[in-house]
Amino acid sequence: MNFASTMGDFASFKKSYFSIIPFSYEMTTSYMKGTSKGPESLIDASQNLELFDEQFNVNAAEKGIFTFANTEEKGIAQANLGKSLDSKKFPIVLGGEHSITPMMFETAANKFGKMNYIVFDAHADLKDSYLGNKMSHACATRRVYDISKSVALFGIRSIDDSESEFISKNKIPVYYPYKQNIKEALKIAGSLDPKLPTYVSFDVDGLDPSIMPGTGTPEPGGLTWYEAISILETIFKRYNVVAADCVELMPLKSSIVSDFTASKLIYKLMAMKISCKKQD
Ligand SMILES: [Mn+2]
Repeated sequence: MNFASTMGDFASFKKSYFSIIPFSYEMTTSYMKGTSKGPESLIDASQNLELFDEQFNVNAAEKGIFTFANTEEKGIAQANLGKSLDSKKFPIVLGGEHSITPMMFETAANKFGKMNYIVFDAHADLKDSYLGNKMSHACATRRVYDISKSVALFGIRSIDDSESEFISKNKIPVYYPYKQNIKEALKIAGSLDPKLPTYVSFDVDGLDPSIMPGTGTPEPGGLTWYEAISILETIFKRYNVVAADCVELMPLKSSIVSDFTASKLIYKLMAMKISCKKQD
C-alpha cells in the first residue's frame, strides 16, 4: 500500500518528489509498547486523506509520493534515505521509536555536512544515557546534538534537572508550552542559521494527548494542532528543510484519531514543503 493511495507515475520512485520510508524499529521503549506498528497504521490512515490542502492551497500528491517497503533494519532505512536524498527527493521517515532519528540524521549529515535539527517532543531526550543505554529513545536529541550543535526544541514538558542544566549551559533554544506564547515559539523557530539544510523530527507526543492519545509516553499540556502547524510553517519558510521524520505513534485499538492526525501531519509537511518552500 502506498502513502496517500498514490498510483502509477504518482507512486514511482523516478517521478516522485516525495518519498516515505517506513522504519518500524522498536528496541528501547520504556513505558507502553507498540510504536513498531506506527508505519503500517500511518499508511493505512493516509488512504483516507483529502489530497487538497485548503490552508496551503496545494495537492502535494500530484508531485508524486514513492513509498518504500517497511523495514526494521537500520542499514536498509539508511540506504533508503540516502537514495532519496541522492535523487533530490524530500524524504519523510515513519517510526518506530525516537531512537531512529539519530540514525537518520547521521545519514543526512553525511551528505549535507553541518545541519540544523528541529524537534517537536514532550520530552527533552537529552539524557546522555538511559537505563544504561546511550541509544535509548530518551537520548535521541542528545545523540543528534553529538553530531550538530544547531538544535531547537518545541513542546518540552518532561525534562530532568540534568537536561535542564544542559539546555542552559549550551544555550539551546527551547519552547516550553506552559508559556502559552505563540509569538515566542515563532521567534525560537527563527533562531537557527537559515543557510543550513534542516532536519525536522516530529515526535507525536509533542502534540497534546487530547488530540494525540496514541503514544507510549503521553504528557498533558502539549501543542495544539494549529500551534504546531504555525511553528512548522515558519520553519519551512525560513529553512531549506531537506528531510523529516514522524515517530512514536503507538496505534490504539479503540481509536483511529491518533493515526489519522499523524498521517495528516505528515501530509501537511509535504504541502508546506511545496508551498512555503525556501529555495534549495
Ligand atoms: Mn517524546
